[in-house]
Amino acid sequence: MKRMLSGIKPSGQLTLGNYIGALKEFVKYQDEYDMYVFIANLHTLTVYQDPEILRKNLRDTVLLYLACGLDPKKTKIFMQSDIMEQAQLGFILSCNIYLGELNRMTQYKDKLSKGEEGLSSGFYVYPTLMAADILAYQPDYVPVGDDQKQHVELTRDVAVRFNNRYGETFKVPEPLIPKQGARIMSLSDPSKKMSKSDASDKGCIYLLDDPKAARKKVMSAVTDSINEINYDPKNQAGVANLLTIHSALSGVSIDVLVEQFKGQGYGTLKKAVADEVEKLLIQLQTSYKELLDQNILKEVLAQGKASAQGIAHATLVEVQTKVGIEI
Ligand code: ATP
Ligand code: LTN
Repeated sequence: MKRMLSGIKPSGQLTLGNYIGALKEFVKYQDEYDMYVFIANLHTLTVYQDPEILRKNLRDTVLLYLACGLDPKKTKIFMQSDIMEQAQLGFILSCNIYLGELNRMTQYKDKLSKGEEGLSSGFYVYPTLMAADILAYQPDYVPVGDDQKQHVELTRDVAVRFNNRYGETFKVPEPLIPKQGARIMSLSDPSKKMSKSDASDKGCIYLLDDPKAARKKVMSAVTDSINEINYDPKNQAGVANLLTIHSALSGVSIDVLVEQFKGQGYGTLKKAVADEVEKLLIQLQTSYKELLDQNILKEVLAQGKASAQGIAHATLVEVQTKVGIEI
């Protein structure tokens, strides 16, 4: 069975973008692959987090994984910081990644160009830890949204470099980007990714939003003045985003939706999208509440850790032996 691994940062409440671009895909794949999904809690610390809020986000992230349909019997669900081998491998990999490569990371360049002050060195080396998160488990595939592709490419580069320097050690994994829904855009500014760390939450649907409030966000989504329903992400980004969300949630193809909504106003499309979003949130939140009452968090994470650690440990020992730091 081929192996698959991915992670999500608990840097805020999970969003509809995380659901469509990542979680929904993980659930789809868990029957076919040996699946590992972790909570990237160390990565979250690259930007200051209030400890109490972070603790709540950690719990909610795990519960939402389960509410979305990840089954701990099929998917190994674990906390990044529980597997110390990952961080240790991260340091060794950072010694095989050049400063120039980190300087080229778009996430870093974006923050720099916006003149963000107080960027931590942890933020800068973030991709080196991500490479270790992945390579420690020797996966075949890494399902991620579009924004993470560059990080997975760096991971591939360091795997190949390490294998050339020290002999075949790492499997070179492939990113798996959904054909549709890999980048859900903000409802209030469809030129930007829907992001959980956005200052304003008008354009972002959180999976734990009150379903009625989420409806309102969809109904006030920014569109355009063309007043025609087409799938044209370049010129009609807002409408294309609404069609993408509808299609991802309803399973109806975008072509069929365009045909179905032809000649109708944006209000009708928004209402249909709002119905889909509301339905999803009600279903997820019902499940979330049931799971909350069951108090199963610690058990799920302990089980995930027990299944994951052996693999990461074996990789680390092999790496340490190959680089010469073990006698
Ligand atoms: P932030 O919004 O704070 O930058 P993030 O949501 O991008 O964080 P993660 O929570 O770690 O970061 O992302 C988890 C997964 O969700 C990744 O695979 C990412 O590519 C995907 N993802 C995040 N936002 C979107 C989006 N708007 N559309 C599609 N996929 C997304
Ligand atoms: N960088 C990712 C989260 C992440 C991840 C990973 C994803 C950390 N380690 C390993 C896939 C595999 C993000 O910000 N979305």
